[in-house]
Amino acid sequence: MSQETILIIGSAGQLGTELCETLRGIYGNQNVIASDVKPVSGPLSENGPFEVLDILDKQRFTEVLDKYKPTQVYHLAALLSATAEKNPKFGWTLNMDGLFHVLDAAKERGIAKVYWPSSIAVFGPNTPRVNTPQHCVMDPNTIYGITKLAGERYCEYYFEKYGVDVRSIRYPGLIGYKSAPGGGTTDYAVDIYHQALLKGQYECFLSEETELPMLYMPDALRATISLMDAPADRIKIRSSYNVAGMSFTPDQIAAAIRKEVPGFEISYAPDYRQKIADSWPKSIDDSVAAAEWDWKPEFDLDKMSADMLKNLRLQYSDKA
Ligand code: AKB
Repeated sequence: MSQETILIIGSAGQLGTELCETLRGIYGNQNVIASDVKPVSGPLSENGPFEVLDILDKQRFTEVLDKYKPTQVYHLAALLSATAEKNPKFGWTLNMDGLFHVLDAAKERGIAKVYWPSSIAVFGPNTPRVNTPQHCVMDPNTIYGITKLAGERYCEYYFEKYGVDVRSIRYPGLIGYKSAPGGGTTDYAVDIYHQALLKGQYECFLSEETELPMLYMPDALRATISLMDAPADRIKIRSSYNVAGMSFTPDQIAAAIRKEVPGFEISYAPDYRQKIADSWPKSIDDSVAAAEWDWKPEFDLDKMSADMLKNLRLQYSDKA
């Protein structure tokens, strides 16, 4: 394997925490630089290099690039759907300017590969909601979705015009037990497992029949790394790839949890996030990713639920 130096921007988030651990396992702790807007404690800063980096601060970004000369950059810093609705101007600034800084640096310094996450939020009310195709109407009506769609167009433009090797996945809701989600509409699908074990009940902020596409973290990590490892000529989509693992409603995840936590109860109190969820797909057609770089999920709802609850039980018993 060639020697890579990888910079992760926004590594203290839900995806960054786990991606950093996985990439350090593959490339070596010293070769994967974690960074985030605030100082952190724990494995991110203890197991390898860590830098405080606000991606809006171009001068600081330049210092970090000069210090490490990364060959790959994973740019994960963003406001997610629910948080961005509360602060749309900052959502636009962080999500767009951050991406411009990274793409410009890749262009100017010849950074070999860039990873940037997109989202199912790029779709909107006029998108076909079942088995949403790779190419279709996209009319997002959340600020997060608007920035992700604009970002996809920018990524493709930088690839076509300047040859920047940028790769991207449109993540559905991500579910994992090692890190907490931060301000998304799909966050309920992580919290519900914690509350099932802690309280035996959960009040859901989406209605019981709200079906959304989701992906278990081990599948998300595998998808991301497979895409980054794929030969450049197999990557035909330079905007972002549809990828998904499963689709379910709050009612269905509650039923899956009940198989492991008998008596678990769920109640419903939909809030402003319901409208966001109602504008998103129910299920995703990821056949293009399957054909181009062999994407195939391993986890369905029951397999994920069993694994989540087994690992969360261990975590909670360690803390007791
Ligand atoms: C969110 O809910 O905002 C994210 C996403 C689907 O991109 N999890």
